Amino acid sequence: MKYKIFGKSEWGSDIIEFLCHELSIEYDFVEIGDNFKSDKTILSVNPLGRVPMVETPNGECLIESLAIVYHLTEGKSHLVPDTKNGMTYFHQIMAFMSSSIYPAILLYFHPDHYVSNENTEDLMNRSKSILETYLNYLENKIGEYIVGNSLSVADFYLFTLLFWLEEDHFLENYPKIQNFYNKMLQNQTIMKVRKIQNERKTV
Ligand SMILES: N[C@@H](CCC(=O)N[C@@H](CS)C(=O)NCC(=O)O)C(=O)O
Repeated sequence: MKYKIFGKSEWGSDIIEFLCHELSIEYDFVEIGDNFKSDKTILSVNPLGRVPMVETPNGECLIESLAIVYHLTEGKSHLVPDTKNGMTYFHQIMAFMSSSIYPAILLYFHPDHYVSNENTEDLMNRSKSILETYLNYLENKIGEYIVGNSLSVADFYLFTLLFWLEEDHFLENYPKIQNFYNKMLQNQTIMKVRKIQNERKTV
């Protein structure tokens, strides 16, 4: 039995797909349709109707990107720091990305999910300014990678978030983040997953 990743290319499931490739974990990808919020199979796995979600080889269902990342990397990964201090900082950045940046991105790109039509512009403006504060924080932290001097799963997580922000020109004022993003575009795992995703589109 393999893992099953439920998701859509360029959505939050990218984080999990990058990670599975990087760790050579075999999986089947279940592409969600446009009506996935009312799809009974999806809702039986995740009543919240959100992705990413995965089914483990023994049939357990996991939701929340952070929890899935921790499940997949637990105890066996070159993709997490190997020191106690490194781990402490890693947890901080992972929590910051999943509980601060990701939700603010949802507010910015989907304001209509949260407020009435007359307030969407205001919500977009406010979430944009919050995102800029977050990017500024990261700009002051980021080096070659976001945690220490070697690639970690935090980099794949961050790349997925930046991919959405780049579309709306958020990265232009953050040269170090932009450099990191450009470098990750050339990452072998990311390039391989993008190729697979393109092949899936044409099937
Ligand atoms: N906190 C969740 C957020 C997941 C999430 O909001 N995913 C988006 C796609 S990137 C989604 O499924 N949106 C559908 C919806 O909520 O309607 C996580 O980290 O996994």
